[in-house]
Amino acid sequence: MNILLIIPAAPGDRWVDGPIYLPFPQLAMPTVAAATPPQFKVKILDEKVEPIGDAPDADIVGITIDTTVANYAYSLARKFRERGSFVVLGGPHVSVLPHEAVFHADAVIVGDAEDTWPQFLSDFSSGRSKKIYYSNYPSLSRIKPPRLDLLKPGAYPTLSITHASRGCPYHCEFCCIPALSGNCYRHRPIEEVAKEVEAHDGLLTIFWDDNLTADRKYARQLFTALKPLKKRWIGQATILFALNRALVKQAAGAGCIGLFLGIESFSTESLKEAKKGFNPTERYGEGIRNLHDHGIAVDAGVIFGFDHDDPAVFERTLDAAASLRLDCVNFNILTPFPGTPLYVRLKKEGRLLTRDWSYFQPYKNVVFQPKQMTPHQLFNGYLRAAKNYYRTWPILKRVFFTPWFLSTKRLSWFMNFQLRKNIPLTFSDAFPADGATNNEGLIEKRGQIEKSIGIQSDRT
Ligand code: B12
Ligand code: SF4
Repeated sequence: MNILLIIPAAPGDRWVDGPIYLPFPQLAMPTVAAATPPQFKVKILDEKVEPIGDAPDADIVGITIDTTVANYAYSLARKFRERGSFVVLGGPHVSVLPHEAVFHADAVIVGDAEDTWPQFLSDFSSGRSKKIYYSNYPSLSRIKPPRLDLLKPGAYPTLSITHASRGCPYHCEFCCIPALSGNCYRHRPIEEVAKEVEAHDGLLTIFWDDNLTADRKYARQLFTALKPLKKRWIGQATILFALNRALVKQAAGAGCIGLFLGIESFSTESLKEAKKGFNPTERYGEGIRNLHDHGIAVDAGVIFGFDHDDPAVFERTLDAAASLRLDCVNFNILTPFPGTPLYVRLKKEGRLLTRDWSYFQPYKNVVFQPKQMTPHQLFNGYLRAAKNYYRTWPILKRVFFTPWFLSTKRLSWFMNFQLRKNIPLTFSDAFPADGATNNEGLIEKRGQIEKSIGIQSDRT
């Protein structure tokens, strides 16, 4: 029996279409492929790098879906069902909205594949598959290494991706990780992770963990196991990790050259509002210095649009980013993804502007009514900040100040130019003005909400 696993990409998000967001491979489908019993023949097709037209006919088609691509993925599911394949959907969007996804599929998977997928395949083989499979979020002690060999060779800057944990112990308001990971934080056995990293032959290993260092004891043991491998790696953590000088030193010794840090905001009020009050703004400088002292570059995630953000937030953020000497910044517009407490709150407050998932793109749209700005002001402020930050001269200055280790500098250079590519080129590319848009409903709703909460519209 043939299985085709698809990583969907809507037109405009494929690499042939031009600049795209970080061109790294995805871990979900290689992991699902690894969890597939050997009697099935599996292929992976990443639409970002190869056209779907080349897809072979398959008995079962699995599609992984995040919210940004949900509408497009549903249309793909329809196409494959019409061609006679049995279509199974999974991934973040499906896991939080299984009852929506099930309308577009023959079966859906909620949560992890390791327990659900083999069960579905067994049921399917005996002709009695169910509509929805719920994961029990099993122990990660015996998961198989991802089938990276099924990704298109030569299509990505590195194929060395892995993960050591799933989930995160925190509950930030805008984040759906707790919902996706069954509200638990699980680790893989360290020797299995180290074995996988040892087998990587790329220049750089990427840990796709949600929060690699949340458990300090585990992190220490992991770094001890990674050290003798003499590999370089990057991952995701919180600023709390950066404040632990001993642990940072150990991470650097184990090959860490860069971290994505969820800074989110420089305002204590906004962080409290986002249930991320554990980020100590007054100690950001100390944390960044710790990382820099050990040759670790910092890509800071920043979000604009919290209720405490006023129109001056953009300027303040740029000043703070420059004075902290961040190596690069990942600017986002606050986006209430389904499955987050933020989505529930904004819906209750009548501030969601649309449920058309194709607009839920933190780089391209404002899908809610901000408190202290109009959606236009928020989008314009975000865009101006990002464009300003990613001018050539400031990039060169930043890379100059990145710690002097060849691999760290190279990483900083790569990330700055990749993130610059991600900025929508013009205002109208991403958020068309009235009259030029095909989304009149959204614009009209904006008008109504602005009026109802007394915001003066800045649209002509
Ligand atoms: C690595 C990562 C990235 C990478 C790589 C992209 C990728 N899609 O992997 C990069 C940095 C490029 C990225 C970009 C973005 N990401 Co991202 N990313 C992640 C992250 C941290 C880890 C994903 C991962 O590899 N996990 C490890 C694998 C093994 O687990 P998994 O993906 O959950 O897959 C398991 C199950 O879900 C299941 N499964 C998944 N799909 C399917 C399909 C089938 C058929 C079956 C049977 C099972 C199945 O099986 C797997 C094994 O158990 C997740 C967080 C998360 N935990 O999901 C966010 C996450 C997926 N990203 C998110 C977002 C919003 C984005 C961005 C829009 C930007 C942003 N500001 O964060 C962009 C654009 C995404 C895009 N469309 O390209 C959100 C999505 C929210 C949502 N509701 O859809 C998440 C959940 C983060 C969050 N905090 O909310 N991301
Ligand atoms: S934003 Fe980061 S720290 Fe907060 S819950 Fe999500 S993964 Fe954890």
